[in-house]
Amino acid sequence: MSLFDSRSLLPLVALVAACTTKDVSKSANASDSTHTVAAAVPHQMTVIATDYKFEAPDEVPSGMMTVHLVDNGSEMHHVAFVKLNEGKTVADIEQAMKTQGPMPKWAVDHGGVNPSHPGGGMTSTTQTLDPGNYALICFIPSADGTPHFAKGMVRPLTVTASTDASAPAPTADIVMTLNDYSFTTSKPITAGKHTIRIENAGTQSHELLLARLAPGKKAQDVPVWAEKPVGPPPAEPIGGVPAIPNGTTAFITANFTPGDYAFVCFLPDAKDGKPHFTHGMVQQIHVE
Ligand SMILES: [Cu+2]
Repeated sequence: MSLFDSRSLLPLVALVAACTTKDVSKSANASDSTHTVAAAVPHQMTVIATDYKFEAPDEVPSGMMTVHLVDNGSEMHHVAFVKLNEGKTVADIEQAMKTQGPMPKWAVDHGGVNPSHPGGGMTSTTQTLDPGNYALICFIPSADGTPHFAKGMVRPLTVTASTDASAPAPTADIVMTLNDYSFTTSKPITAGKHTIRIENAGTQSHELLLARLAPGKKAQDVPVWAEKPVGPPPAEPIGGVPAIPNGTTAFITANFTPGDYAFVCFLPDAKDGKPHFTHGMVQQIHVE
């Protein structure tokens, strides 16, 4: 998919979102008039990942934002949003990431979009963006072990205070709770399209990588392959949200065909530095 093609998808995506929001608002609140409903649609932005660069807007408005990630590269990419407080810049975080260990206190996890498949896949997340400076970062390593941010996948984003009415949160039919160290859904996930509200109720940041397992593969095969991506992948990534802190939420919409799926958190533990999947944050579900 060319850059031009992927951008031309946007009006369609926005239109679908507008229709969905309008219908939901109508049933939820009879007093909504057409023009106030039209204003209350999440903002949209698209991030295009290639090997090894992000293309994205420099500046977006604050409020409810749907972020679309298109992977036009040959490797798997995600986009993690990290809010830079205390006047820190992308240069500061690039410097900080040169040393191993936890991120500095002024760098706050702020969600983003987890991967789709390379070669044109698209995944989306809806979340609230507060005004401020952010870094868009890909933490995924290449087969040589070098994380993509060290190859150029870091980009600044400025979120400016919006004067528009903020759109309401999407209506979710399933709630997924992230904890230290588990994934729990409010009900079993069935075949079809679902909007999932992801809540972090743990003490640490957590992420969700959602992946559809290849026949005969197990959820545990996913982190094994991700650490050493050699040979065919055991699963197809279909999105999710990178690190979100305790007490925060993000929304994803995914279409589940019958089969087996994995939920994985790759974040390093605050106490022992080991990835959270080694503490139990790798789970398999079957969808009928
Ligand atoms: Cu975690």
